[in-house]
Amino acid sequence: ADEPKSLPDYAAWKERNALIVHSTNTMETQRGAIGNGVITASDRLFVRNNLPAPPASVTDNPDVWEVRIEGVKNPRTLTVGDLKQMGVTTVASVLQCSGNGRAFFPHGAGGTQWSVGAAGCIMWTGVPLKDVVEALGGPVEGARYITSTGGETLPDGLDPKTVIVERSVPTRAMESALLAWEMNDEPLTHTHGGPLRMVVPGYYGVNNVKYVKNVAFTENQTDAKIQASGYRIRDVGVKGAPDQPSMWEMNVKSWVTAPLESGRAGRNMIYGVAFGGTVALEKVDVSVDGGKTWKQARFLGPDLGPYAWRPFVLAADLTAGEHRIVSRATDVEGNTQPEGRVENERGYGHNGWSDHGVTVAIS
Ligand code: MSS
Repeated sequence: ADEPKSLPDYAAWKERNALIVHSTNTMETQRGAIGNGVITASDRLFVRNNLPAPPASVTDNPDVWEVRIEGVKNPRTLTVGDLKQMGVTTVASVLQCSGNGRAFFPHGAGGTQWSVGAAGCIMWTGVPLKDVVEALGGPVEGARYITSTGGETLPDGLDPKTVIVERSVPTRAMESALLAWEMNDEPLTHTHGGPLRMVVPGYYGVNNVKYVKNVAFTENQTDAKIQASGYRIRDVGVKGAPDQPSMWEMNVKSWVTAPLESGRAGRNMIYGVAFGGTVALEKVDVSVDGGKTWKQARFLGPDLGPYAWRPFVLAADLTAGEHRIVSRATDVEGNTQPEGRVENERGYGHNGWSDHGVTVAIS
């Protein structure tokens, strides 16, 4: 077996025992470390970087970080200090990588083999994007996308378009998007995109551009590779292309977080987390017989709004033997998790309830 990897320097402050370190750029929360709280502790949150993170010094004086706002009537360069004068809000939302659940695809989808832990629920504080845009005269006519650019230094010798983290989301995301400088009530660390991050509640992780240095209202999506052909849903064996669905709004999803391996016969508390992406949750059903029969679970803790996840619990009497425990969430629009996977080349967007279950030995 491989040696357990240690945390890279830029994430050295993380709780090593709560994480699976896949690589220098990818770490996920252990399923057993997700817990029953509504908010994921910062030191347990997963990390995913497509490029090496900028040096920690970028957050030494966060208020001087500059972001250029374009595609508005009065384009301007604003500092984080300026943004802090323009408005403030706090939103709880799930940050989840597009490839969370990739490890369950049998065709061996390329990329980090995330199980369930490339996700967490975070309190983001910053200025609503729409306040900034209104102050600058509103978007130009014909704008259909919000295009955000990451502030990493790009590696030499490569075509910038092939490596730059630049993502476009439809302008409908403007209602909820924010430019965030705090995570869980603390200044945003460079590990998670400080000094400033685009947060698009309910959208897959990749759209939440870290160290954001440019935000543009554009007629077209960026032609950066990460947008044009990356993060696109297509059949196994097919190359990515701009006409395939992009990883934008997240689908409804849940998974069990305890028990995970074994338990005693009798009353057991089955815990998990569930979320609806951009749509609030209606309910979560749990089955202890692999999906033959279901019972509605109870939500735990406060409801922090449609973009947050809801921890849930079901008290179940378990007999001795093996139990396949699965959960299935339904949102208020009636969307419910499918049983199976939608097979796709890169293993994106997996919300099938069957693969996400756990087999527990009860004695
Ligand atoms: N941003 C930038 N700038 N860079 C990079 O790399 N990545 C992505 C996002 N953003 C990036 C960015 C991804 S892809 C994800 S998930 C996220 O981020 C993560 O986060 P954190 O904080 O956890 O690390 Mo998949 O869909």
